[in-house]
Amino acid sequence: MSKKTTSKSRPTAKSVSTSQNSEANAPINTKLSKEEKIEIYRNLVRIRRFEERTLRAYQQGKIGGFLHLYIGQEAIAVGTTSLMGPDDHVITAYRDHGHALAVGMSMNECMAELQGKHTGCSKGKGGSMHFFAPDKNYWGGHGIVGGQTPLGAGIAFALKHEEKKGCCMCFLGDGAVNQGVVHESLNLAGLWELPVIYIIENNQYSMGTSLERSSASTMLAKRADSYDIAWEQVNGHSLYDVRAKTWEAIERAHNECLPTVIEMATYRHRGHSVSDNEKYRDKEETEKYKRTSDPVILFQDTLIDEKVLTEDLIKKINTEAREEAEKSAQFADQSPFPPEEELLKDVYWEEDNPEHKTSQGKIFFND
Ligand SMILES: Cc1ncc(C[n+]2csc(CCOP(=O)(O)OP(=O)(O)O)c2C)c(N)n1
Ligand SMILES: [Mg+2]
Repeated sequence: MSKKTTSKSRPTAKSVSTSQNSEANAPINTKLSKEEKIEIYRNLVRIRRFEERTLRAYQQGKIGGFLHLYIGQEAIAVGTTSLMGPDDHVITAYRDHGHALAVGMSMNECMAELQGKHTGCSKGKGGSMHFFAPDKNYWGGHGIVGGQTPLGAGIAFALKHEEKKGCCMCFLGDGAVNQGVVHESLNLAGLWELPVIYIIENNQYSMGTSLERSSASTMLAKRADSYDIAWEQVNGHSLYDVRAKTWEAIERAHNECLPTVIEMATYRHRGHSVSDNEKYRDKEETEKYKRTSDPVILFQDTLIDEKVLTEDLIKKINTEAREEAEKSAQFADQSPFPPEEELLKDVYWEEDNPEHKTSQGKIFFND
């Protein structure tokens, strides 16, 4: 059998730049207005302050189950989603609060969801790992490691089928890359030329296992070569770098209907979830990243240098974000839990639409 060929260009990887803001002069960044830059900064801060408040709510015993904080990785969610057009979609794993706020979900609906309240984005039945907002092209929030990757390919397939000029940005962790389903998804994305962008948020750990201990090859994006997919490695601490490289991938998806894999170097400042004692890494390592690579501080410093931000404005934005987070905690406190008769609703589509039910057997055990 001969190898599948395509007339479309398949760009090869470029070398990785680890320097801060090496893409500040990329056209997609230079065209940003002062107001747009402030808005991007505000979103970084809002995510940071929101998550700090969720941690307090967890410690107060108001959040059951897991809480996976995104602190340290914010430039990726904010940078990528700042580029979204009307037919661009997002799907991610369980570390999903940052992406949710970045696509425009409110703190209220997110905080309420964390506390299992009926006013939450998933009516209090999803929790931390299952934030959804279809009206904002945000498809979750998935707890099965790698489980979102075939869904991301499916969304891209639908876009192609409907001849829409859009893409699906599908986020995954460095740990997910070794899941079989990720490779099946990459294969189909390459084979069917799907407008999907797999964004690997390489924070160097999957739970307590370092990248070196889990992956035979630590150049994760390079695996895309096996599927004839263009790939990149990006400094994920830098808002401008994230935007520049993601934009290239979006253009490839929109104009050539081709996939891309982007590996973004990042670091989570907190444990895997809030109950993690972090024995697997040195405190000094974490402190170093906080000192040198905090994406919020890096972008803040950049905008101070550009004379876009002043100390007063920084203070104002931070105070407003803290107040917004505080109000969302009050909103969640005052919201009701879902009524008992609703507990089994919105779980399986066929149960809510029995006239269309085709599957056999029981879905719930206690019928
Ligand atoms: C299929 C599957 N296997 C194992 C788990 C347990 N688990 C939850 S998170 C996680 C680590 C994933 O790490 P990574 O993909 O790097 O994402 P990160 O937590 O760093 O964002 C594992 C193994 C799971 N949820 N699903
Ligand atoms: Mg990881």
